[in-house]
Amino acid sequence: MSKFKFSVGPWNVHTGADSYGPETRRPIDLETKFAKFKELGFDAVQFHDDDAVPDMNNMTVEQIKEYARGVRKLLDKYDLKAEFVAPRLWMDPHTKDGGFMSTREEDREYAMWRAYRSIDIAKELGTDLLVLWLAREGTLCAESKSPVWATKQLVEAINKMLAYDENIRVCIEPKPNEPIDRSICGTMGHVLAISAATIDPKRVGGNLESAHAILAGLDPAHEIGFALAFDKLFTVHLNDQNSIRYDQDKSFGVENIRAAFNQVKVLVENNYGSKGEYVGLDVKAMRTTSDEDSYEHLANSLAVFKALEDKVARYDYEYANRLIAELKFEQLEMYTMNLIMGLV
Ligand code: 3MF
Ligand code: MG
Repeated sequence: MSKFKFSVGPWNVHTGADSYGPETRRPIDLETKFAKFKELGFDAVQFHDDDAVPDMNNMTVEQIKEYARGVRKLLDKYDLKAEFVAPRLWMDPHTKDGGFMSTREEDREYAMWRAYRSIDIAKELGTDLLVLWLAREGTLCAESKSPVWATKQLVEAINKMLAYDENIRVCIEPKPNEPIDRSICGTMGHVLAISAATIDPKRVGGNLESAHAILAGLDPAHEIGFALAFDKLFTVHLNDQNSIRYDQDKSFGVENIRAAFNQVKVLVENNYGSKGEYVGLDVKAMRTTSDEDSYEHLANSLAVFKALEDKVARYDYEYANRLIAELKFEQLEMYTMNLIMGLV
């Protein structure tokens, strides 16, 4: 029995289209996904603003809230919570050069409108957490904007969100590159610096995605640990990634089981979840996956997480600490490997 609560986004069950080819699976409606999420053992759903309210750009504020109340009812029907809402600031023509740090004022205003509406939607869905995935916040052409100006724009945008609603917590999901060339906020260290510069640092934290840490050349467990050390880990996006290539969002643990074990270990050791935090997944099915298997990668990721949770529960800390005291790291490493391989 896991001691964690789990969450997932509707985008994690998708049609298989990528930059090089069209859909390979049929789309699935939101309610069907909710029912299946519940059946698989998830406790909460993560949303982009337009996952919850698809046509929001053409709706009034009141219409948006009303629609969101309907989604809340649907969540209730399946006994699911909303974990967070994230403004989708990378699809609209207004965000082609970014949102909060676009060089055009009207684009920045559009981005703030989406952020405010995301807060409205979050409130209706019963969550106080806003996630910012800063997809296009950076440069495509290094000379196109000043990194100093852009960084300050981000701080200012977050300050406006904090002022708009006194309860909202803002959580940045760092990523070093792709779909842009150079990002402004690429690691958990950047997130913490941004947080400290805002008007209410305790309401600004991070969402560590394993794949994004790997793309930055960093170890996900250490990024998680860095945020935990400052009480800044508001959520996680667990998945896996085969080194520095396109953002793969592989099932948790399939690429590097030892790195996955250490992510679970650092979460368990630091009582992650005790303040209501969820273990969020951000995993995608392979393009070859069939319609019938649309949820396999979610089931697999949960199974890997829970199996590793059991391994952590069996970790012999007394033995490990003895080895650590004697700097016997060869033995410590092999003990860990044997545990993961099921040999002890
Ligand atoms: C992209 C991501 C995104 C964000 C999500 C939340 C689709 O690299 O990781 O997942 O997590 O959009 O804003
Ligand atoms: Mg993510």
